[in-house]
Amino acid sequence: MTHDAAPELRIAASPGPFGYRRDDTALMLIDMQRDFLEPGGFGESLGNDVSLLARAVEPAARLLGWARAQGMLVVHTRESHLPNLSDCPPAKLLRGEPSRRIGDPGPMGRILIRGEPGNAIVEALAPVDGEIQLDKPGKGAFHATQLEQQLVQRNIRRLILGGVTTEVCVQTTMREANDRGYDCLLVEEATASYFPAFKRATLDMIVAQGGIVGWVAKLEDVLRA
Ligand code: C5J
Repeated sequence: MTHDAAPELRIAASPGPFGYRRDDTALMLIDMQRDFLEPGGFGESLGNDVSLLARAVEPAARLLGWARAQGMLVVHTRESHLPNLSDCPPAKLLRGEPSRRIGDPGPMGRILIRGEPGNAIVEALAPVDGEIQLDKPGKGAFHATQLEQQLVQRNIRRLILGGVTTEVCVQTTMREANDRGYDCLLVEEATASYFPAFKRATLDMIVAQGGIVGWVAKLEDVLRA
């Protein structure tokens, strides 16, 4: 693969500038689905205050608008399971004491099940034609999906990420991508956690040791790029 065609661009970031090209970089929005962001979904069934995630929606929408304007590939992921739960290991299904388990009926349909109303991406971030919509049964977007092949086919080598939750599916995906050789940048305002201290710790651990997992940038610095 050569990069001769497009110039290298830069985003001011920590621990240093993040270089990217429009044609080798994808925006990944992780699990911005009603199950996690709205009352009655999986996030609330685990005892979380889902309003804490709402603050990431508007920044993520601005980031999405920027990526679309740049002509970048956009990937939306959804944590979801098949209706018969054959892709949900007992260790996940039975863990904890949620008020509703994966597959149980709830006000937005069956919890975390593919195609149910609660599994949809929130309206402000709704995918459009040409964007990848990836259903994933795990926390990481590379586990048990075709994501790697889809990125390789399109010569994608770098990922700009937002989504929820910072320390679970976002960080897991970022670490999976890091091990596969992708440069990854997480946009601070476009990600959120039910535990603000976990978000802060995740941002810190990504950039520690010279960016051992990747880069973190402010939204304004991305939009300026
Ligand atoms: C969780 C996620 N937290 N998308 N999923 O269970 O982070």
